Amino acid sequence: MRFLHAADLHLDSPLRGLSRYEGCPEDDARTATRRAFENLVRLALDEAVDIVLLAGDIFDGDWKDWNTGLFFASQLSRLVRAGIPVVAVSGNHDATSILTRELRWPDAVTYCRADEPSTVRFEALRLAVHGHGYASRWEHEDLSRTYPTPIPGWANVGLLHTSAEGHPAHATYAPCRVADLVAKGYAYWALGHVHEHAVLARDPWVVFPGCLQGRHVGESGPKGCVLVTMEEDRVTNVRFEAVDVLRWATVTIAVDDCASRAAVLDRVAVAATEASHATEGRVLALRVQLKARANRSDLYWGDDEWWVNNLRSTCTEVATGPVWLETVRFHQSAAAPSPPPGLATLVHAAASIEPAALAAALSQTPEWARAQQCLEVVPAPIRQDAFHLDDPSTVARLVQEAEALVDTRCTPRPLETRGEV
Ligand SMILES: [Mn+2]
Repeated sequence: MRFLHAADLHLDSPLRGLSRYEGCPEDDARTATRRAFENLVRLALDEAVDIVLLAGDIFDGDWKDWNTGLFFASQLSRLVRAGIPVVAVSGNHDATSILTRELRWPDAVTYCRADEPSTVRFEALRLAVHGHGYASRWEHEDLSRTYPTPIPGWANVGLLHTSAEGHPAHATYAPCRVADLVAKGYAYWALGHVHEHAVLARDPWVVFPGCLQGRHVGESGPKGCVLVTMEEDRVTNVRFEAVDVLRWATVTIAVDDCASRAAVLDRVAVAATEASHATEGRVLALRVQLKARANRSDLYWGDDEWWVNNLRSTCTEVATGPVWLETVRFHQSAAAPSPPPGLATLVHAAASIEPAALAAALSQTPEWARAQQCLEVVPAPIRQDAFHLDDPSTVARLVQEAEALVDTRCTPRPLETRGEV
């Protein structure tokens, strides 16, 4: 027996963060949640699964008009015609109190009650699906506590919309402990609500399939459903299947060592090519983050229009499929503190000093006068050869010797002679 487990379809939810521009795949974005559900239905038909389970948030909220419901009904009909029943629960987004319009679903589609847990039995499959929908959005009770005990010898599956033990990106709804789900004695818990695919336990299985279609850059990576295989009352295989039609990704590019804007674009081109390949032909919605130190003002960060449009053009050029530049973020870290003026820095500074200017400056100092007095006692031949300090070339030679001397002193000694412990 095999079933598909999906959740968080959020049908007709708008995709966020995408702006219109020449060449953007606007239609793909508008209809992405519907196309993803069509893909799920096609997968169910191709794999000839025995049942489809939907764990809440099928709708993003109250339907704007009847078309959202009619679309869902038309896809359910495709499953029902193929003899594939559907069991669903509502979640916080499509709780009974939120939906003001009502359509009669095909007979083979069962929505679990929202006021108490109920069990849908499939005698031929010896499968029992236990579920409890949301009557209102704010469901703070641990609904799993009231789920019925498993039917002995049957395949028991719990269908529940829950934040489980919490997720930083998702509000708390119908919280429950994984240990309690495990202890219930079901073979598989088909959860919904958290939009990231996650396996919380494997014996028995407790699984979030993730949302069916990412809707903003926070929902990056492959999105889809889970194909579960059972033998009698045991789960023997759980496989994630991507059904999304538009894939979100972020590339982060460090530009500190880029010599020009063109070099930055080249680097983005490499990353965008990789991100595009990973989508396997889907539309790519790409966020580009450029990271620079404060001193890269030569790249003209402020010229947003230039950057956004050149990056759009670059991404379109290299992508293997349709691509959408979601947004460009410029991250400029605070200026790095300048290093303390160590000896090496001073030597470097000294090397750039004009010897004649240095000699002229030195001759004005009291130290210079004292040095001249000292030189009086040095024998004349030595004084003329080595200390002819009004000759710029002599000063230059002495500066060089000083540099070499300081370099030697600044070079760390080999480790073994340092006496470190
Ligand atoms: Mn939810």
